[in-house]
Amino acid sequence: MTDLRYPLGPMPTPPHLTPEERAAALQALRTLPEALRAAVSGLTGPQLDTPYRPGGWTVRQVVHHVADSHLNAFARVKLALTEDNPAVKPYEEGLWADLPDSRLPPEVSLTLLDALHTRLVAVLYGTPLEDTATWARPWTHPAQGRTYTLDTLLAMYAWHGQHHVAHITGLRGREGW
Ligand code: NI
Repeated sequence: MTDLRYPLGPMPTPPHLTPEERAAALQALRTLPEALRAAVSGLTGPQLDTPYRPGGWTVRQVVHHVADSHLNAFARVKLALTEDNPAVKPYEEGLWADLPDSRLPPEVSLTLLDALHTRLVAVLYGTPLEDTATWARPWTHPAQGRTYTLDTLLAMYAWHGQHHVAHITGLRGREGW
């Protein structure tokens, strides 16, 4: 039985990546906006308002959540690159997904993600793949009391976008959409 919540398995949090793994993760971030746009292409309003799994977010909420999350990712990357072991700001993703902007058309967040990922990828590509010291720059998650690295951020958010695309493509596959 597949876990509908984690179609790609749990979020990876590796402390360090190889240059090849960094290249693959950067490619995943670069292509995420188009992959998410393709995942929702042609869906009707009622389909967009269908939970991707029983009790889960709707497809519409999933799209807006990716934008919520990756706005935070962009801030976390820039904090990690510019401050000494910054504490990042956790946020209540479930409550964010219930705010009124999560009822907007998905295209609003798809457009936001186009621009956001252009900048996110540009800042990450600014660090050479072999620059181990920069990819090891630390940041701390205060709620977890754990310190991670820039590599961890790259791995987490490359996975995160694909994870939510898989929620939508999985639903479409099961529903025959
Ligand atoms: Ni998420």
